[in-house]
Parts: sequence; C-alpha cells; structure tokens
Amino acid sequence: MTTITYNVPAMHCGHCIHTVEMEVGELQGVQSVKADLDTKKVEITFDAPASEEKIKTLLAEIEYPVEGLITL
Ligand SMILES: [Cu+2]
Repeated sequence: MTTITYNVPAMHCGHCIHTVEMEVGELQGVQSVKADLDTKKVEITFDAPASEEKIKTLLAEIEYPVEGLITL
C-alpha cells in the first residue's frame, strides 16, 4: 500500500473536490482519496493495479493536472 500527496492547484471549489475524489476513487486499486480545497492537495492511498503513472494520467485527462508531489 502506497500513500502519495499531490499538489493539484486547478481545484477551486467543492465540485472540483467531488470530481477528483470520485474519478480517482474509481481507479482499480485505489483505496482512498482525500482532496482538500484549502491546501489544493490530494492524498491518495493505492495498491496495484493502480500506479502513480495511472493516477497522474487520469488527473490530467479530467483537467486537474498534478503540479507537484508532496513527499512524505
Ligand atoms: Cu470547481
């Protein structure tokens, strides 16, 4: 199990938070998604078959590109 935190500055309202949590949450292998509007951070816990690459690709596709990784 891996937990990563991404910086996603394109999130600007509750709808964005909902969309990001729902879309990423539907990726197979993703255990939990917590998006925070104030900090623009998304914390994702996942296992295979999900991967950082798949998560980043998905976020780019739904117009919420990852701008940085906050390492823990
Ligand atoms: Cu929004």
